Formats: sequence, structure tokens, C-alpha cells
Amino acid sequence: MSDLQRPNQGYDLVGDIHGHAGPLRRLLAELGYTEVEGIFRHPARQMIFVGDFIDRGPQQREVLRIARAMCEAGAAKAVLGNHEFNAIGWVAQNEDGDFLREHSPKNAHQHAEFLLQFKEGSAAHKEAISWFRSLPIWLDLPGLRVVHACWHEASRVDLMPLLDERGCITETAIRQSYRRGTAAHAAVEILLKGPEQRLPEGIHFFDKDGHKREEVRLRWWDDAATTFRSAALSMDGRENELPDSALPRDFRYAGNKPVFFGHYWLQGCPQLTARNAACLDFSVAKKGHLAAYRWSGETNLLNENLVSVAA
Ligand SMILES: [Mn+2]
Repeated sequence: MSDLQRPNQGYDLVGDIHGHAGPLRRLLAELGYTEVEGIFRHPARQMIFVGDFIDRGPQQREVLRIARAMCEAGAAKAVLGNHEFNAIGWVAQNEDGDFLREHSPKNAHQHAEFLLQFKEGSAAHKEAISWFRSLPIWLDLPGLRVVHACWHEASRVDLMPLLDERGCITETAIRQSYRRGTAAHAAVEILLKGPEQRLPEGIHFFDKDGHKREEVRLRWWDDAATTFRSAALSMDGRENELPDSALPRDFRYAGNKPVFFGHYWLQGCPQLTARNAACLDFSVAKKGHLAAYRWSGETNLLNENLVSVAA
């Protein structure tokens, strides 16, 4: 049966995998996908991956093999995660021959498992990068939206002229998006890493690692997140150190189309972040859960449609 003939009863959206092929296989089985000749398929549904296939986990090659085979067979779609964006920048160079993503000790550490498992510079490594380059930054489908970290109209508008007809970032755009101060850089930061807001002049806090922070990450999916204090993410109970004054920019998602994303390393048992915005990253790479949402056309998302497996 060809892709077009297959009855489509909906999409199964899957959160950040980070090289954990075991949980991915268990989740696929749980959702009724069966493997035939190396390709997992569902008789009536398609999978959508929200990105961050790589870094950290023990079986990054197997995760990519499974996801890529599904995408190429029409059994799945995927968007680009910040870790795949980083992987592209690790090998891509600017006009002067410098790597777009600095090969600093911190960046090298974050990417080390990937480079080890794929053997840096090998044919497998190059093939992985070229697949990452073929992933769109977002998907705006009838009835639902998918992006790795944040759905943000102004950033989409800024990036659109720099995307090809598939929605993938072009060579020129990749270079621009690594240049601080450009609209492309700001847009990619928000779409793939989520919005941040600088605190008012003179105000800072110390994060749980003791680092001085002058900006906060924002719960853009939360309708009540209108002040620094109510909108800040990962404050670990120190929200009261932040001012309760209004945020200068509003990143909240007001769309009626549900948006699915990952990125935020949420803890605990998977549950909905909002009725129109579902984060699916429940930290499988930190002994949490690999989560999926079974979407069948509804506008108001429901907790009962979340399916997950423990790491
Ligand atoms: Mn991630």
C-alpha cells in the first residue's frame, strides 16, 4: 500500500530520544508499530518525532537507523532538534574555515558520545549530518503543529525566507544562524532552544549549580505565565527571588491548533503541559520516561492520550 493509499487515523508524536533505542522499541511496540524488514510501521497511523535523537545515550546509531528508515518509508515525519542543529554546526565551516559551532571543551563534551559512536569523519557520520540537514525546523500540518522547543510566529516569519521548499535550513541560513546578532540566530534560538528573558537591570539569581544567572527560561505554553516569577522555568523552588513584574515580551502560545514539542527535560510521570501545547520530553536520558501523544484530530488535548515507557 502506498503512502497516499494508507488510511491515516492520526499521528503519534514522540519526545526527545537522545540515543535510547531500547525505550524507543518498547514505545513503538506499545503503540502498535511492527517491524518488517527493518522498518517500523503502523497500519493506520504515522509517527512524528520532535527532534533530539542524538547525544548522551548508548545507542544513537540504532535510534537514527529506526527513525530515518521510518521517515524514508513514509511511516514517520520528524523536525530538527537543537542537538541535531549543533551536530550540523560542529562540522560546517564559515568562509574563513572556522567551524560554526566552536570546538570548545564544553561543546566537545556534550557531543562526545555521538562522535564516538558514529566515528567522527566517517561515512556514517557524514550521512547522519546530511539526514539532519533534510529535517524541517517545524511542521504546520492540518490540525497540529510540531517544533522542537517553541512555536513562535515572529521567529517563524524571520526564518521563512531562509528555508527551502521542504522547510529545511539552507547552507546560507545555517551560517547566518550561527552569527550572534542576526535575526536568523535569534529565531533559531527561540524555535530550537526556547525563549529566554533577561531579568531587569541589577537583578540576578544563583541556579542550583551556583552559577549566577541574569536571564530566565520561559514557560511559553502556560497561559498564566505573565510575570518573571510566574513564567520562569527550572527555578527549583527559588521563584520568590524573581520580581513579580510583567514580562517585557509575550511568548505565550495562543493558537487553537495544538502544538507538540520536546526539549525541556520535564520530570515525573508524563502529563499535559497545556490543552493546546504538549511538551513530550520527559527525560528518558535522565532515567525518566519516553513519552508519546496519540493524536487523532482533537483540538483540546487530553491526558489519557499520553503513552509512555520508563527508561
Ligand atoms: Mn533534548
